[in-house]
Amino acid sequence: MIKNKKILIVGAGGFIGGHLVKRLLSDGNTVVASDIKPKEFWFQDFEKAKNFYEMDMKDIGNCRKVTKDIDYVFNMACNMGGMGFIENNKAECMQSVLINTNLLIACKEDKVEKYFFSSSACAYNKNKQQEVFIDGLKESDAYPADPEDGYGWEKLFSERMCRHFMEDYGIQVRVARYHNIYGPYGTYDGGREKAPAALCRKVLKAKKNNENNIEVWGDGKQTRTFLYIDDCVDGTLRLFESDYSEPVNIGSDEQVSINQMIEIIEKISNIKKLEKIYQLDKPKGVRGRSSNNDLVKKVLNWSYNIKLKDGLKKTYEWIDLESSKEGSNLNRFTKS
Ligand code: GDC
Repeated sequence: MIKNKKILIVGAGGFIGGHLVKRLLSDGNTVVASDIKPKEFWFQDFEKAKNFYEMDMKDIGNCRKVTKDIDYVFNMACNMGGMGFIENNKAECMQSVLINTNLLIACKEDKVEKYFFSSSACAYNKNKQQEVFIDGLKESDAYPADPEDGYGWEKLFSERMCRHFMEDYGIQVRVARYHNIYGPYGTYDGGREKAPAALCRKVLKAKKNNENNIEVWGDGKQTRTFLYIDDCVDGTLRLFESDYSEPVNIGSDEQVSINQMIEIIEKISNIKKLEKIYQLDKPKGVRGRSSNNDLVKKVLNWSYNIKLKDGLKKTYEWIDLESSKEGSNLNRFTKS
């Protein structure tokens, strides 16, 4: 367990970053938390964090302000979202390369011991994801490089930058390829939401309004593996403490189609089967994606814990509560 360290978390106002701050604080560390969003829009609030910064880390001057006397840095910051966002904002997504680059330079100057980069399954070669049911993607499947356009190229390039900072300057790096992380405090509306939260929201709305159908992007047969946020934080910390410096999948191996996930959410909701209106012109991404977890089991002796149906239940209940709060402002979860 990481304890008594001074840790900088960049992207602390976001979904995974917020959960990580909470965990590292409760484990007894000093946390410096930074995000580009004004504090009022951070997904979670941390009174115990030592310092908060509302800063754009694309600016190297800002990076230099926060890396002094820091032991560890977690870079959880990027301009991102589900398919609806990354397919339509490629230039925005690629600019996150400035965050990783400038942060690494500042870490090198300030002799930060260890650096974590949050990469993505979008770094994998698209051609290996063209069938509905594919074997899980192994870490070596990122090459030859042909990742998701925009967002995926930025992730793959930044992974390599981490590697070369380690080789050339000696900074220890750890890199996780996340496979569609979901859970409470994630975006569920406004355009950046990923499928688990979007579909929970849609089923909830159908239930509340007595509607008998929902809109689904694509034909619903596309597949993914989804990972619950608590498992993501556990896997991330396990990786961070390990000796392994190459990119590793952090994902589950419960591959489901979008139609199967909707069925699970319908059961949670206790609603009768909804008619699906398939929107074939909406962003669909790759046809089939799942995480091969052989390497993570071997090098970290780690596997995910929370089954999709249990994680979706917690997510559904949180969205239900959040969206029904008096004066609930859905935009709170959508500002970048
Ligand atoms: O958005 P996402 O979860 O991203 O979409 C998964 C699949 O669900 C897509 O095929 C999409 O068309 C379908 N889908 C059906 N209905 C809906 O209402 C909906 N909303 C959304 N969002 N999708 C719907 C993600 C990236 C992330 C991250 C992860 C890593 O790609 O968007 O930024 O990097 O991958 O695994 P997904 O899984 O394609």
